[in-house]
Amino acid sequence: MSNSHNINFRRYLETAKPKGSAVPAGLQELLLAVVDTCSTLSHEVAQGALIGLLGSAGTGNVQGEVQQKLDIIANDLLIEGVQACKSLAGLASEEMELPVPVQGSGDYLLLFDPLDGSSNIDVNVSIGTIFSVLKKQDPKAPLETADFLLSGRHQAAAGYVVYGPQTTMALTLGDGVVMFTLNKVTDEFLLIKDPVTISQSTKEFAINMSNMRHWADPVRRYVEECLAGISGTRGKDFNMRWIASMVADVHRVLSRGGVFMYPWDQREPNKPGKLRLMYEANPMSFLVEQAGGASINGTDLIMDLEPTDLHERVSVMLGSKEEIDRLQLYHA
Ligand code: P6P
Repeated sequence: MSNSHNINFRRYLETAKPKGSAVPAGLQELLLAVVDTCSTLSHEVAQGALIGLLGSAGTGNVQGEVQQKLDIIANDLLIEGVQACKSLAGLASEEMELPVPVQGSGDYLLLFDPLDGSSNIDVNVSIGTIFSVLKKQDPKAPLETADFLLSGRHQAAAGYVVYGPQTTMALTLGDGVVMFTLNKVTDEFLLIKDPVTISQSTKEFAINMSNMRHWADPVRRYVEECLAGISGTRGKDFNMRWIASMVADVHRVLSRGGVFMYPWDQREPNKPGKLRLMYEANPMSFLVEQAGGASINGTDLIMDLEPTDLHERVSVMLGSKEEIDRLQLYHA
């Protein structure tokens, strides 16, 4: 376990050897650009109303959701922040229907939710940026949407930055998970935790309980058993949390264990879930698996799912492995 706070993100990338190999220079370049942009975004988010950034932008995104002013600012900052990356072939965002080619000649693909949980901005609750890095399978061909449609197993890196009381980043390069916190005086992300691991068992679950009557039976059974507590079949009491900001809820799971669920429900039965596979569920699943947890859509491991659409949604249940194994059993 490393708690030395004197290793900054650049130094970490220069010296890390995930699976025994140095981090490719192009990936270092890309991740540094993303994280530097998130440092800028952290300052913007913290200003909020002071610089007129709260509230709706009066526009909608490809998801049909009302965009907050900071959604658009975050999206524009990230696009601008990585444009000069020579290693980048293209990027895709929750806020844009189609991917954007960039002038880089490399083969990395960046996908992101620029500001997840943005409905919480106006009430000063933690929000965050989620990112995923893939590699273009045919570097020479012109960029097309199909280049991004790779399963989560193909991710070269994934992470999030949560803008809360601290601005903290979690990252995986495929060989464990590390966390950094932003020193806002020096504008450096400093290593705070290496490795990050999720406890196999837990007494805490996170789900939006107001949807209970709409859930499928396996989810309802699981939650009812948790609510039954020590006198029920689980033989222990459970606590519940719901921040309604995936980044904040997943950060808690990575920090102290737990289960996070946004399952399919019958409100919109044709949608597999609310959360997006490519730039929310896959990066979070990569982090959770690398920290010793598990992440499923009910029946299957999320990172095994073969995507068919850039903005496709998925049912998500992730966290402490014993609980996810139980949920998967209930869905069998
Ligand atoms: P609900 C935020 O809008 C988000 O996409 C996730 O970050 C969060 O987990 C979920 O939606 C909250 O949804 O229905 O509880 O507001």
